[in-house]
Amino acid sequence: MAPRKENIVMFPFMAQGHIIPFLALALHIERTRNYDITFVNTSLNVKKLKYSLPPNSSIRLLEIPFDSSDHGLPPHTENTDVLSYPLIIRLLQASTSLEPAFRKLIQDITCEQGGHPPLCVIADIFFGWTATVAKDLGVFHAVFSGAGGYGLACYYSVWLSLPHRKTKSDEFELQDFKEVSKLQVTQLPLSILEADGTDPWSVFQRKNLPAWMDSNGILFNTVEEFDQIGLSYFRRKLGRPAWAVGPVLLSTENRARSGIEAGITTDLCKEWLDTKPENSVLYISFGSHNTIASSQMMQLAMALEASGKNFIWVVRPPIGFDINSEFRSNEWLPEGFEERIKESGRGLLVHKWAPQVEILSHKSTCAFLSHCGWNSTLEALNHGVPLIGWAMAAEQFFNVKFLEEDLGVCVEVARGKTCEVRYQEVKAKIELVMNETEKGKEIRKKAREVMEMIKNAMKDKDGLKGSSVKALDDFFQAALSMREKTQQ
Ligand SMILES: *[C@@H]1O[C@H](CO)[C@@H](O)[C@H](O)[C@H]1NC(C)=O
Ligand SMILES: *[C@@H]1O[C@H](CO)[C@@H](O)[C@H](O)[C@H]1NC(C)=O
Ligand SMILES: *[C@@H]1O[C@H](CO)[C@@H](O)[C@H](O)[C@H]1NC(C)=O
Ligand SMILES: CC(=O)N[C@H]1CO[C@H](CO)[C@@H](O)[C@@H]1O
Repeated sequence: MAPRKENIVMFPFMAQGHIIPFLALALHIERTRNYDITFVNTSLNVKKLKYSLPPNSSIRLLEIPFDSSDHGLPPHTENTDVLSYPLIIRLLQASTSLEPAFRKLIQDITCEQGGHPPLCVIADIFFGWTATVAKDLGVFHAVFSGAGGYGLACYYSVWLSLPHRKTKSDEFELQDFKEVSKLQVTQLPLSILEADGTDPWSVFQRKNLPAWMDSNGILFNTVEEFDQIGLSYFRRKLGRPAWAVGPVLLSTENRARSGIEAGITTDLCKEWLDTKPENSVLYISFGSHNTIASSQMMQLAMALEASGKNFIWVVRPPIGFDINSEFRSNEWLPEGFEERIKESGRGLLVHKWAPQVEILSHKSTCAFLSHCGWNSTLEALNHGVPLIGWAMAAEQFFNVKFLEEDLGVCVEVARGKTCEVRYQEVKAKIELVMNETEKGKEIRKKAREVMEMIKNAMKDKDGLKGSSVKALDDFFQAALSMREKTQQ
């Protein structure tokens, strides 16, 4: 009989933005370690997940029962992709009701394995309560963050103290995170901005975040060498290890499988890029779920024309319109814009989705105007592409601050979905990064340095292991040593 393989249970929150990094981590573990992996899912998510998994994957999907209509949510809403902002908090609250089912799931796996509990549980940052369950059952537990260390540290700190509520100023400091220079109120996501300690988001987070103390540590999709400030925050704050095991990213192949509609084929995109000089193209995308206001869209288009730079722009209908509806160029862009850029060959408008990794890895691409979600950020840094930051939500504002102030690989161009944007300023920022200015050269050099750090961190060859490989070793070592202790 073959020796029993250790089982790892992974449990992401039901949102595409959380499931994707979990899937990337699961596939990474499957590829590099000899463990069984069980992915916990609610029934609707599972359908999507199945398509995202390579056909030969051994990852097992295990369903946890969840009926959204029991929680005042529209039926069959198990994924934040289809929820409006006020309903997201309701889904978060509802998710805590999964506790008894999750406890039973771990107990069932234990039974199935002849009394051996899973080696570890890896759960979402929104599922603090799973740490308490794991602790009760004597199972090793880690939180996995798809966000970077710095961004999540700011998020954690702000949620627990709501410092903007204690001052009349537009700026404030984080008392337990002095490494961070002053934050501005405009850098707070809506849920935090509106929080007063008694609202549903506050109530949820003030239970969720402290529950991480019951966990054995945090796994981060990041790299030790460049994200140390944020990682040390958690080591100090929780007294737990923070393992930087990234970047783990989904290949285009796996992403295509997850059913995202492509607006252009990879071949066409590459052909277009091949006709452009090296370092001459600006790539613009606000991630899979964001869009900007129509006035902002108009100014951005004017900036692109005025700058004369080549660009690929992933466009979606502006705020207030169905994001999946037809894009109306003649209404939302300057008159004749699309015809002019087509004629000059200067720009490519892509509807819905572009092959991002292929674009970022192409030598013609010079910079990425991005919302700086962590996954897009990692993809850019992985290819040494500097960023022009325009955060939209969540911890993206903190990411932009970090990328600009600490890493020096980014210039912020705008902030949020309602800020006023003037094309002259956008043009100036684009030129600052893309022209052969001192600043432009410096920022591109820094981006290449970070790319080297990433390469080294992921190295696993001839007995030489990079920091991210070692950190994953350490993580499993910690889980195995707890297993040994409890079995004595
Ligand atoms: C990561 O980026 C891709 C676009 O390249 C997007 O489809 C996906 O949803 C993103 N994931 C997260 C976690 O934001
Ligand atoms: C699945 O197939 C791909 C491509 O052939 C290969 O790279 C990968 O290692 C395989 N994975 C497993 C779990 O066998
Ligand atoms: C950037 O380069 C363009 C084209 O050479 C030039 O017109 C523009 O003035 C430059 N801008 C800056 C800020 O250097
Ligand atoms: C649709 C699907 O793949 N669901 C999986 C998730 O869990 C259920 C229940 O364990 C399994 O039957 C499915 O294979």
